[in-house]
Amino acid sequence: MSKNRTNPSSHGYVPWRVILISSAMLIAIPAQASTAHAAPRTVTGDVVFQIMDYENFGANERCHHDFRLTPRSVEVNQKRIITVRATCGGEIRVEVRYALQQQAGGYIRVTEGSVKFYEGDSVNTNDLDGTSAFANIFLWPGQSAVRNIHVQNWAEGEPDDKADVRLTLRN
Ligand SMILES: [Ca+2]
Ligand SMILES: [Ca+2]
Ligand SMILES: [Ca+2]
Repeated sequence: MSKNRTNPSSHGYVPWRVILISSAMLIAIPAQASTAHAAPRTVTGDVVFQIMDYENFGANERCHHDFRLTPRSVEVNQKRIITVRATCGGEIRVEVRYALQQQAGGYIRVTEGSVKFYEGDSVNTNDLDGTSAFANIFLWPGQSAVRNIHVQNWAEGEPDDKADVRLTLRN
């Protein structure tokens, strides 16, 4: 193995075999770094709902719900769908839904976000009367983000059927 070894200074050039070894060492460094980034990230946060239920007779009903989100572990190449629901006045159900994805560098991207407003004969109704979308929230490790999303009964033109959702997420 050592019979081809030469002294670079005696010939005035660097033997190519030495250059190849150096290139291999450079390639190994980013490979180790990407393995470290594959660790799962944990996303926490909370969702606050302020909901109003319009009433034909008497005062409109108002509801306040504050949910602390269950911590979610998010792996690379795995999409986690989260749904949080709140109800009000026996007629309204509000559903917050979004996807969590971990991307390069350990940051979390929030996609496919929506807030859906159902209003009908009961809180289990499938009568969808309003939808608001949100997307592309980026959470770097150690950071949090807040979104305020408004939704109301647009389908039936009743602005006193409404919800304001405050979503806070932390990576
Ligand atoms: Ca009502
Ligand atoms: Ca009611
Ligand atoms: Ca309705």
